[in-house]
Amino acid sequence: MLKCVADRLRGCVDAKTTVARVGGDEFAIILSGMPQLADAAMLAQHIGETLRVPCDLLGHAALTDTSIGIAVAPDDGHDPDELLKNADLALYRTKADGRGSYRFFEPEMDACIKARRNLEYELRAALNNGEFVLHYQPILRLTDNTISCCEALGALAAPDPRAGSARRIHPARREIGLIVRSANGCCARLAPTLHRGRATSRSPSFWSPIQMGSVNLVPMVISALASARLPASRLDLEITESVMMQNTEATLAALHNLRSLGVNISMDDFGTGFSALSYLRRFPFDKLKIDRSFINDLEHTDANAIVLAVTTMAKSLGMISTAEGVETAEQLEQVRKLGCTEVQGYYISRPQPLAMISRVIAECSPQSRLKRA
Ligand code: G
Ligand code: MN
Repeated sequence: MLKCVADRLRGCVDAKTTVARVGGDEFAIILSGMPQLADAAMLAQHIGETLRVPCDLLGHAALTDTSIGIAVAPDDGHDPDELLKNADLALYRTKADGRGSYRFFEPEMDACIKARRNLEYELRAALNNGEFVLHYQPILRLTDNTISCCEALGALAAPDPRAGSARRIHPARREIGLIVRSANGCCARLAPTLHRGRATSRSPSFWSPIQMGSVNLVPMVISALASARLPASRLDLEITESVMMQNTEATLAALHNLRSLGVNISMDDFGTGFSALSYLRRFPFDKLKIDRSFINDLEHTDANAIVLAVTTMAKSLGMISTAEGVETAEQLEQVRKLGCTEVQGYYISRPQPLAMISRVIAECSPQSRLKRA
């Protein structure tokens, strides 16, 4: 495959141009002789098209997918190291934007990576100092108006200028693997609650978003469940569409492994990102969580129609549909009418420390719900 790609890359440029493999599946091309930006863009386009044709590997058609980052001297760097580093940053951005394309380096990319690195560093420090705690947000099941499960979310314990909102720390946390450790802690800490007579089919299960890139994920989940003595069916793990898009085969394998253990798998933020419906055929999710941007816009007919379409589809596929971000009684009634089977949001409860959760669960018993309505 590498030889096939190398040959094609050489075919894309003239004999004087340097083409190198810089490691793994990464190649670099040095365009010298004062090319224009448009030349680099045209070459990137051409390479993308050339590599889209499958390679013939002993009769197997192997598909490749190319992402390209471009840095231009002298603006983006005066020496090879800096140019390569900046081309790399542009490459990351291309991949983050959904691969298969090219991007020119922009100085903000550097600033963005630095800010992200700082945030990661601070989060790690917070974790080590025990400032990082878990909050739990109950989710209401509409068929019987009881709390069916709680989502575990990371939060910084002390009010801290570094903290920002939970929302702000969320994506970074998701990507640096802290989640797996949180999920571990979550299972361990919740086990006593779960064993205190709540282990009926109606009692809540607990879930947390996960980082699929973590190679150890499946064994970590197994050991966390074992040490918490939590049946796998009581754990829901949620992934986002962007996770499905990145290294799909590995992701699917991990998901199937988790599923065969009995863990429930949900798709978070459904309807944002690329929403490829083919994902729903590649993996039988237990739950689709409809992104809160649609719930926010329910007074618009388009958002309304989309929510109805998703709940109808989820129902036919035997999946639970959860409306996220429900903040008002009106929204609750609307999503109920539109066929959502579960709701989550500030109207039911904000994410809260574990100690507060049993009260919310009691408050959300069918009787007190009726009173409130
Ligand atoms: O993208 P995701 O669904 O994982 O977002 C989780 C975030 O949404 C958390 O920070 C959580 O506090 C927040 N959240 C939960 N319920 C609501 C709600 O009803 N309204 C708003 N604005 N945010 C919510
Ligand atoms: Mn969510």
